[in-house]
Amino acid sequence: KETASSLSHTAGEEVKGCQDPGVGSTSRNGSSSDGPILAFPSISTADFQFDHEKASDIIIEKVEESMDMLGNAKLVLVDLTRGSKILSLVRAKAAQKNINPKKFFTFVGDITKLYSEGGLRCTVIANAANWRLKPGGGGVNAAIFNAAGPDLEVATKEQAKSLVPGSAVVVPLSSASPLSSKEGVTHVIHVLGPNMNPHRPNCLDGDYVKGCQILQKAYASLFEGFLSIVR
Ligand code: AR6
Repeated sequence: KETASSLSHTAGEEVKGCQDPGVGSTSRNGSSSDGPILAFPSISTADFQFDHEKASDIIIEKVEESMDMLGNAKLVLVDLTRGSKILSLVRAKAAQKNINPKKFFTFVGDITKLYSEGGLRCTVIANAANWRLKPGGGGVNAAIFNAAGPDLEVATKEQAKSLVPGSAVVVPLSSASPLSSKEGVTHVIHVLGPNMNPHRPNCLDGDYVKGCQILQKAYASLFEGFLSIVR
Protein backbone atom coordinates (compact mmCIF):
# COMPACT_ATOMS: atom_id res chain seq x y z
CA LYS A 1 0.00 0.00 0.00
CA GLU A 2 1.27 3.47 -0.84
CA THR A 3 1.58 5.89 2.03
CA ALA A 4 0.66 9.55 1.95
CA SER A 5 4.27 10.57 1.47
CA SER A 6 4.92 8.09 -1.30
CA LEU A 7 1.80 9.33 -3.06
CA SER A 8 2.91 12.94 -3.05
CA HIS A 9 6.39 11.94 -4.15
CA THR A 10 4.91 9.93 -6.98
CA ALA A 11 2.72 12.86 -7.93
CA GLY A 12 5.72 15.15 -8.34
CA GLU A 13 7.45 12.65 -10.58
CA GLU A 14 4.32 12.30 -12.61
CA VAL A 15 4.16 16.01 -13.35
CA LYS A 16 7.83 16.04 -14.30
CA GLY A 17 7.07 13.00 -16.44
CA CYS A 18 5.09 15.40 -18.61
CA GLN A 19 8.40 17.09 -19.43
CA ASP A 20 7.28 20.31 -17.89
CA PRO A 21 9.18 21.12 -14.74
CA GLY A 22 7.60 24.57 -14.80
CA VAL A 23 4.18 23.15 -14.08
CA GLY A 24 5.59 21.12 -11.23
CA SER A 25 7.22 24.05 -9.52
CA THR A 26 4.47 26.61 -9.91
CA SER A 27 1.42 24.47 -9.23
CA ARG A 28 2.91 22.69 -6.23
CA ASN A 29 3.38 25.84 -4.17
CA GLY A 30 -0.32 26.69 -4.25
CA SER A 31 0.43 30.33 -5.07
CA SER A 32 -2.48 32.52 -6.09
CA SER A 33 -0.80 33.46 -9.36
CA ASP A 34 -1.69 29.98 -10.65
CA GLY A 35 -4.82 29.83 -12.73
CA PRO A 36 -7.78 27.73 -11.58
CA ILE A 37 -7.38 23.98 -12.05
CA LEU A 38 -9.97 21.32 -12.78
CA ALA A 39 -8.90 17.88 -11.57
CA PHE A 40 -10.90 15.05 -13.12
CA PRO A 41 -10.86 11.26 -12.99
CA SER A 42 -11.19 9.14 -16.10
CA ILE A 43 -14.97 8.84 -16.44
CA SER A 44 -16.43 5.32 -16.92
CA THR A 45 -13.16 3.37 -17.21
CA ALA A 46 -13.24 1.45 -13.90
CA ASP A 47 -16.58 0.36 -12.44
CA PHE A 48 -18.37 1.20 -15.72
CA GLN A 49 -15.84 -0.90 -17.71
CA PHE A 50 -15.46 1.42 -20.71
CA ASP A 51 -12.63 0.59 -23.15
CA HIS A 52 -9.44 2.46 -22.20
CA GLU A 53 -8.15 3.08 -25.74
CA LYS A 54 -11.45 4.61 -26.82
CA ALA A 55 -11.75 6.61 -23.60
CA SER A 56 -8.23 8.02 -23.94
CA ASP A 57 -8.95 9.14 -27.53
CA ILE A 58 -12.06 10.95 -26.31
CA ILE A 59 -10.26 12.62 -23.40
CA ILE A 60 -7.61 13.96 -25.80
CA GLU A 61 -10.21 15.09 -28.34
CA LYS A 62 -12.27 16.97 -25.74
CA VAL A 63 -9.23 18.48 -24.01
CA GLU A 64 -7.97 19.75 -27.39
CA GLU A 65 -11.36 21.32 -28.12
CA SER A 66 -11.31 23.18 -24.78
CA MET A 67 -7.73 24.46 -24.98
CA ASP A 68 -8.51 27.80 -26.62
CA MET A 69 -11.22 28.62 -24.10
CA LEU A 70 -9.17 27.94 -20.98
CA GLY A 71 -7.37 31.25 -20.55
CA ASN A 72 -5.06 30.71 -17.58
CA ALA A 73 -7.10 27.73 -16.33
CA LYS A 74 -5.73 24.18 -16.45
CA LEU A 75 -7.06 20.64 -16.76
CA VAL A 76 -5.53 17.70 -14.88
CA LEU A 77 -6.40 14.04 -15.33
CA VAL A 78 -5.93 12.21 -12.02
CA ASP A 79 -5.66 8.54 -11.09
CA LEU A 80 -4.60 6.67 -7.99
CA THR A 81 -1.54 4.75 -9.13
CA ARG A 82 1.58 5.19 -11.21
CA GLY A 83 0.62 2.02 -13.07
CA SER A 84 -2.65 3.56 -14.29
CA LYS A 85 -3.22 2.43 -17.88
CA ILE A 86 -5.49 5.35 -18.70
CA LEU A 87 -2.90 7.90 -17.49
CA SER A 88 -0.19 6.26 -19.64
CA LEU A 89 -2.39 6.21 -22.73
CA VAL A 90 -3.48 9.82 -22.27
CA ARG A 91 0.07 11.05 -21.58
CA ALA A 92 1.38 9.37 -24.73
CA LYS A 93 -1.45 10.71 -26.90
CA ALA A 94 -1.18 14.22 -25.45
CA ALA A 95 2.54 14.26 -26.30
CA GLN A 96 1.85 13.00 -29.84
CA LYS A 97 -0.67 15.79 -30.39
CA ASN A 98 1.61 18.44 -28.86
CA ILE A 99 -0.97 19.46 -26.30
CA ASN A 100 0.46 22.25 -24.14
CA PRO A 101 1.66 20.48 -20.95
CA LYS A 102 1.21 23.69 -18.96
CA LYS A 103 -2.51 23.60 -19.66
CA PHE A 104 -3.13 19.86 -19.51
CA PHE A 105 -1.20 17.23 -17.58
CA THR A 106 -1.68 14.04 -15.61
CA PHE A 107 -1.21 13.56 -11.88
CA VAL A 108 -1.01 10.52 -9.61
CA GLY A 109 -2.85 10.86 -6.31
CA ASP A 110 -6.16 10.68 -4.51
CA ILE A 111 -8.43 13.35 -6.00
CA THR A 112 -9.68 14.19 -2.48
CA LYS A 113 -6.14 14.90 -1.19
CA LEU A 114 -4.45 16.65 -4.08
CA TYR A 115 -3.38 19.67 -2.05
CA SER A 116 -2.69 18.08 1.35
CA GLU A 117 -0.76 15.11 -0.04
CA GLY A 118 0.30 16.20 -3.51
CA GLY A 119 0.75 19.97 -3.14
CA LEU A 120 -1.48 20.57 -6.16
CA ARG A 121 -4.27 23.08 -5.45
CA CYS A 122 -7.33 22.34 -7.57
CA THR A 123 -10.35 24.53 -6.95
CA VAL A 124 -12.68 22.31 -8.94
CA ILE A 125 -12.82 18.51 -8.92
CA ALA A 126 -14.97 16.23 -11.03
CA ASN A 127 -16.74 13.12 -9.81
CA ALA A 128 -17.62 9.99 -11.83
CA ALA A 129 -21.12 9.88 -10.38
CA ASN A 130 -24.06 7.48 -10.47
CA TRP A 131 -27.42 8.50 -11.97
CA ARG A 132 -29.06 9.05 -8.58
CA LEU A 133 -26.23 11.32 -7.41
CA LYS A 134 -25.98 9.21 -4.27
CA PRO A 135 -22.98 8.84 -1.96
CA GLY A 136 -21.21 5.48 -1.64
CA GLY A 137 -21.04 2.78 -4.29
CA GLY A 138 -17.23 2.65 -4.35
CA GLY A 139 -14.71 4.27 -6.67
CA VAL A 140 -14.13 7.98 -6.87
CA ASN A 141 -17.80 8.73 -6.02
CA ALA A 142 -17.50 7.17 -2.56
CA ALA A 143 -14.14 8.86 -1.97
CA ILE A 144 -15.45 12.35 -2.86
CA PHE A 145 -18.69 12.07 -0.87
CA ASN A 146 -16.77 10.71 2.15
CA ALA A 147 -14.14 13.42 2.02
CA ALA A 148 -16.67 16.24 1.52
CA GLY A 149 -18.92 15.18 4.40
CA PRO A 150 -22.74 15.58 4.48
CA ASP A 151 -22.59 19.09 2.99
CA LEU A 152 -22.00 17.72 -0.49
CA GLU A 153 -25.13 15.56 -0.46
CA VAL A 154 -27.25 18.53 0.64
CA ALA A 155 -25.67 20.90 -1.90
CA THR A 156 -26.02 18.30 -4.66
CA LYS A 157 -29.77 17.85 -3.97
CA GLU A 158 -30.23 21.61 -4.35
CA GLN A 159 -28.85 21.42 -7.89
CA ALA A 160 -30.29 18.15 -9.25
CA LYS A 161 -32.05 14.93 -8.26
CA SER A 162 -30.54 12.74 -10.96
CA LEU A 163 -28.35 12.76 -14.08
CA VAL A 164 -28.78 11.25 -17.53
CA PRO A 165 -25.69 9.61 -19.07
CA GLY A 166 -23.53 12.23 -20.79
CA SER A 167 -24.54 15.10 -18.50
CA ALA A 168 -22.90 16.99 -15.65
CA VAL A 169 -24.00 19.21 -12.77
CA VAL A 170 -21.93 21.87 -11.03
CA VAL A 171 -22.26 21.90 -7.24
CA PRO A 172 -20.83 24.74 -5.12
CA LEU A 173 -19.27 23.39 -1.93
CA SER A 174 -19.86 25.10 1.41
CA SER A 175 -16.74 26.44 3.10
CA ALA A 176 -17.55 24.20 6.10
CA SER A 177 -16.81 21.06 4.07
CA PRO A 178 -13.37 19.57 4.80
CA LEU A 179 -12.78 19.33 1.03
CA SER A 180 -13.06 23.11 0.95
CA SER A 181 -11.19 23.95 4.17
CA LYS A 182 -8.38 21.38 3.80
CA GLU A 183 -8.03 21.06 0.06
CA GLY A 184 -9.27 24.40 -1.27
CA VAL A 185 -12.02 22.87 -3.42
CA THR A 186 -14.85 25.32 -4.19
CA HIS A 187 -16.93 23.20 -6.57
CA VAL A 188 -17.58 19.55 -7.35
CA ILE A 189 -18.84 18.71 -10.83
CA HIS A 190 -20.72 15.40 -10.96
CA VAL A 191 -20.52 13.68 -14.34
CA LEU A 192 -22.40 10.58 -15.44
CA GLY A 193 -20.59 8.58 -18.09
CA PRO A 194 -21.69 5.65 -20.28
CA ASN A 195 -21.93 2.29 -18.53
CA MET A 196 -20.68 -1.00 -20.03
CA ASN A 197 -21.07 -2.99 -16.80
CA PRO A 198 -24.10 -5.35 -16.98
CA HIS A 199 -24.46 -5.15 -13.19
CA ARG A 200 -25.05 -1.37 -13.24
CA PRO A 201 -28.06 0.67 -14.52
CA ASN A 202 -28.32 1.80 -18.17
CA CYS A 203 -25.84 -0.81 -19.48
CA LEU A 204 -25.08 -0.22 -23.18
CA ASP A 205 -24.30 -3.92 -23.85
CA GLY A 206 -21.08 -3.14 -25.69
CA ASP A 207 -22.64 -0.53 -28.00
CA TYR A 208 -19.57 1.69 -28.44
CA VAL A 209 -21.21 3.88 -31.08
CA LYS A 210 -23.62 5.12 -28.42
CA GLY A 211 -21.02 4.77 -25.67
CA CYS A 212 -18.48 7.03 -27.39
CA GLN A 213 -21.15 9.66 -28.12
CA ILE A 214 -22.16 9.66 -24.46
CA LEU A 215 -18.58 9.87 -23.21
CA GLN A 216 -17.90 12.77 -25.61
CA LYS A 217 -20.99 14.54 -24.27
CA ALA A 218 -19.92 13.83 -20.70
CA TYR A 219 -16.50 15.49 -21.13
CA ALA A 220 -17.99 18.38 -23.12
CA SER A 221 -20.50 18.98 -20.28
CA LEU A 222 -17.75 18.71 -17.67
CA PHE A 223 -15.44 21.22 -19.37
CA GLU A 224 -18.36 23.60 -20.08
CA GLY A 225 -19.31 23.41 -16.40
CA PHE A 226 -15.74 24.22 -15.37
CA LEU A 227 -15.52 27.13 -17.79
CA SER A 228 -18.83 28.50 -16.49
CA ILE A 229 -17.27 28.64 -12.99
CA VAL A 230 -13.97 30.25 -13.93
CA ARG A 231 -15.23 32.72 -16.52
N1 AR6 B 1 -8.80 9.56 -6.65
C1 AR6 B 1 -8.49 9.60 -7.97
N2 AR6 B 1 -8.96 8.71 -8.87
C2 AR6 B 1 -9.75 7.73 -8.41
C3 AR6 B 1 -10.12 7.61 -7.04
C4 AR6 B 1 -9.61 8.60 -6.15
N3 AR6 B 1 -9.90 8.59 -4.83
N4 AR6 B 1 -10.92 6.52 -6.90
C5 AR6 B 1 -11.05 5.97 -8.12
N5 AR6 B 1 -10.34 6.68 -9.04
P1 AR6 B 1 -14.86 4.78 -11.00
P2 AR6 B 1 -16.75 4.86 -13.28
C6 AR6 B 1 -10.25 6.49 -10.51
O1 AR6 B 1 -15.05 3.30 -10.89
O2 AR6 B 1 -15.98 3.82 -14.01
C7 AR6 B 1 -19.12 4.51 -8.73
O3 AR6 B 1 -19.38 3.55 -7.78
C8 AR6 B 1 -10.31 5.06 -11.03
O4 AR6 B 1 -9.04 4.42 -10.94
O5 AR6 B 1 -14.91 5.57 -9.75
O6 AR6 B 1 -17.20 6.09 -14.03
C9 AR6 B 1 -20.30 5.43 -9.07
O7 AR6 B 1 -21.25 5.48 -8.02
C10 AR6 B 1 -10.73 5.32 -12.46
O8 AR6 B 1 -9.60 5.69 -13.25
O9 AR6 B 1 -15.98 5.45 -11.99
C11 AR6 B 1 -20.88 4.84 -10.33
O10 AR6 B 1 -21.90 3.90 -10.06
C12 AR6 B 1 -11.67 6.53 -12.36
O11 AR6 B 1 -11.39 7.09 -11.07
C13 AR6 B 1 -19.72 4.12 -10.97
O12 AR6 B 1 -18.77 3.85 -9.94
C14 AR6 B 1 -13.16 6.22 -12.45
O13 AR6 B 1 -13.46 5.03 -11.75
C15 AR6 B 1 -19.01 4.95 -12.02
O14 AR6 B 1 -18.01 4.17 -12.63
